[in-house]
Amino acid sequence: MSRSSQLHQKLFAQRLGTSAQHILAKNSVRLRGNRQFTIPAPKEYPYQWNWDSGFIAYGYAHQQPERALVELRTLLDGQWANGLLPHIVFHRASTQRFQPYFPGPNFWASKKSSANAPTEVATSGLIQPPMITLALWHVYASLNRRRPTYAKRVLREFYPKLYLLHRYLMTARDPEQTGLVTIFHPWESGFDNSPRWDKPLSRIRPRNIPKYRRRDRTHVNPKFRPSDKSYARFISLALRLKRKDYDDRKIYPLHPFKIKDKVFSSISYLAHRRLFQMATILGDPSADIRRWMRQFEKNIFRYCWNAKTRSFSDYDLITKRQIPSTTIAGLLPLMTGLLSARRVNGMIRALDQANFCGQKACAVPLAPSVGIQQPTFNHELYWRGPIWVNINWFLWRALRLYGFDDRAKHQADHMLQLIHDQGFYEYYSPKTGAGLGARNFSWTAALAIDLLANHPRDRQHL
Ligand code: 2M8
Repeated sequence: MSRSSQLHQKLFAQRLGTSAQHILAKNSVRLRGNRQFTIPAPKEYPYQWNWDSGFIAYGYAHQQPERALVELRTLLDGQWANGLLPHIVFHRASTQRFQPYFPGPNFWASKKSSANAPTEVATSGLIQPPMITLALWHVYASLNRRRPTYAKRVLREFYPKLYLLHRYLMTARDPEQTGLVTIFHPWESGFDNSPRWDKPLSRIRPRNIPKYRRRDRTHVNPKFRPSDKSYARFISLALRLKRKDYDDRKIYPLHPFKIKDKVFSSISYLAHRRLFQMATILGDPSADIRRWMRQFEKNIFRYCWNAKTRSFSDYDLITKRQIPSTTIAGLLPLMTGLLSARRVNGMIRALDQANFCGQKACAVPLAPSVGIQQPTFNHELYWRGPIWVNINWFLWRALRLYGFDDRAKHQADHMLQLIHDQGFYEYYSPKTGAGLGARNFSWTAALAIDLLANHPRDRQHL
């Protein structure tokens, strides 16, 4: 590489890294008692979201590991006594500072509904994938290089809470003992409006829903957001959970939306592996964690592998069938590292097809959330087609894991270029490459920092 192109790349990385740090700093909210959290985006998402904070901590970890720890600590302030880590924590500073959000703290009524809910802070009654454990491990690893004694102290502080969370996921959300997590609501998956949930959602008949006003379409173009019909179903499902006091034992027998989510479960599996490493370092490797890992290793194939599509399906516990749907989520269990070379190669080939924006079929060769040849594909509708940075970051990790280094580098280059050209958006259109949804989106900024830091060409900078 010539010196001038090296210089160009260095400047590119510096500029992008600085802008990303700037966004995280601007989206950061200070609370009392040394707590801080980062809103996912100004206006649209004014509270603390669970898996967002996990991704965000990855970004902080490189230059501000202490800030990453504060982010995760502040999230854990919302943990319930039974281990549930809510998908939104409604810190009071946000309620006072930002415009109203729906469904907000009064809708969920966590404290009134469950004795397990924390008394100091209001939360939602749903969960999200445990990115927190992966993020904490990432912070630990970076601290451990310079301050091993302190790093171990950090593990000791976080481990009991993380263990409680994992135990919740593997008991209350897996009474079948499959090692796969059951979700009760599309919002628990993080892929809120994905066609993955169309079929099971079609069974939901919204009834007894008090009047509500949607707020999610105030700050972004309404045509990017879920339809009113889907929204009514989301609200109806959430109300059913509240009416059962968020008590999993009461919910489980009759709840109409019970799905073994292949992506949530894959993230949980990776998180169990990190939890197990933490437990080993602390001298207490619990037999439970090993059992959860073994169950997953067997059952992800038993329940979710689909030989016809040669990818993974979600499993509907009500119909006792896989949910047929071909979205990018079908390839994400790649990240577990459990697949045979034959399966990996088949899935990489699928990624290279026009359906997933290979063969120059899209404005950028990054994976869309839904294949562009699918009837449900919509290039700008939330989770139904756009390119998301977190999904492509998972794929980038998977490519590295299986040794596809050139491919991974190519993927990272395109992600960074897209973010550089368009700005830090919530998602991007595969058709036009334009940034869509909320602007100044925190996880896009945080994962850009992580990509830059891991990227060979920029290793020395971040
Ligand atoms: C989106 O979800 C919220 C509800 O939780 C929404 O639609 O209002 C999803 O993209 C989810 O994955 C994400 O955590 C959240 C905040 O970024 O926004």
